[in-house]
Amino acid sequence: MKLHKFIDHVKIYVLGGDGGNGCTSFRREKYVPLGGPDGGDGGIGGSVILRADADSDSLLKLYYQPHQKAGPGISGKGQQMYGHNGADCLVPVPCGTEVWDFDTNVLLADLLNPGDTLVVAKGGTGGLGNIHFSTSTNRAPREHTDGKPGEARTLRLELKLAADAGLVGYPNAGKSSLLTAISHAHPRIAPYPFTTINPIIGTVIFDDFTKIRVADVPGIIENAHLGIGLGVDFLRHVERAGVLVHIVDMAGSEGRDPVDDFRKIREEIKLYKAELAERPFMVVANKMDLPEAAEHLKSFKRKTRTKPLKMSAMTRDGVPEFLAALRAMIDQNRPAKTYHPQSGKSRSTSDNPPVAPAP
Ligand SMILES: Nc1nc2c(ncn2[C@@H]2O[C@H](COP(=O)(O)OP(=O)(O)OP(=O)(O)O)[C@@H](O)[C@H]2O)c(=O)[nH]1
Ligand SMILES: [Mg+2]
Repeated sequence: MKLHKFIDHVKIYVLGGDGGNGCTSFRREKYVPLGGPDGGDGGIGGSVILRADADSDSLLKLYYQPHQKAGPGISGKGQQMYGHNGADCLVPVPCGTEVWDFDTNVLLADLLNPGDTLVVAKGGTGGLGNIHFSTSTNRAPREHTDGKPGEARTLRLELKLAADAGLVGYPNAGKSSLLTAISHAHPRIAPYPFTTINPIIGTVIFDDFTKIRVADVPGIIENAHLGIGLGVDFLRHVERAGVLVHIVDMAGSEGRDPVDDFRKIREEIKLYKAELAERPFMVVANKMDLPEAAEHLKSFKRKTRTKPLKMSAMTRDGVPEFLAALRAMIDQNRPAKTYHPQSGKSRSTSDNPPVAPAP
């Protein structure tokens, strides 16, 4: 199996192209005496543009190529020749990429939907050729202006995967098994903890072609907020999800107590971000095919005062009921800012005032 490094935050340097210089030149042609100024303008420098791309799922490319530079404008020439504009540098980023100004720590934009674009470094304007400087008293101007340098910026890109629901739970609870059962995603499944080391998104397609995106994130353990296990950093990928799904190994297969597991996960989520802990959630009692599960479920209901959905990701019993409940819950709790596969809008950092102060 080919392992790809999953990169979800990266620091990049963007540089707009310099504008081309204007030109000082005079028309020289047989039988045309005193032809006058004919130096053209320089071209505008290219801009660096970030564009949300549905086919990209990691910031890996930018991790290896953090310097992104647009092409310079070409200088003007005689015979009123204007320089070409510099080529833009179009940088594809995954949908759900937040763009932060590294120096001011201000959120510039959230490129959520495919086609959303943001101009992050504008190219410099081109200089003026001497044709612009002739006046009634100065018919042979020898002045032109130089192009302006392109904008330079340092940015921090943070990827928060766009999903409607996020699966959370202890390692080995069966999150990846459930994602495999409901979507065409192929996360690795194995009976050892932390099989999943990168978040994975699966798309569930219903009979009426409605789609919901479900994120499977690595397992969380006690004190994950202190960096134990794989930590809690990847919880950023369920931050956009309107609904959290707690997958509990109700059989307590590794001698663990399901009630304890559930409480610890709730606590870790709260310590990561209190706001995430207030998100609507459902509890799924997985591994109900194992004999111990039924007994555990009774005490789980009593102690946690929740109503878990019974399921076995392995035998797939209860999966259709889970999907129906999940869909209803997502519809009820759709956040204002959601992923729309078709939309795409364009903006520039200067058109767009900062969205929010940094946390
Ligand atoms: N008996 C039974 N076993 C299950 C069920 N669901 C998952 N398993 C098994 O539990 C083990 C762990 O499953 P995964 O789906 O990899 O668990 P996970 O929650 O993704 O684990 P991490 O990726 O390590 O966090 C695998 O051996 C699965 O075959 C179930 O409903 N019943
Ligand atoms: Mg897994």
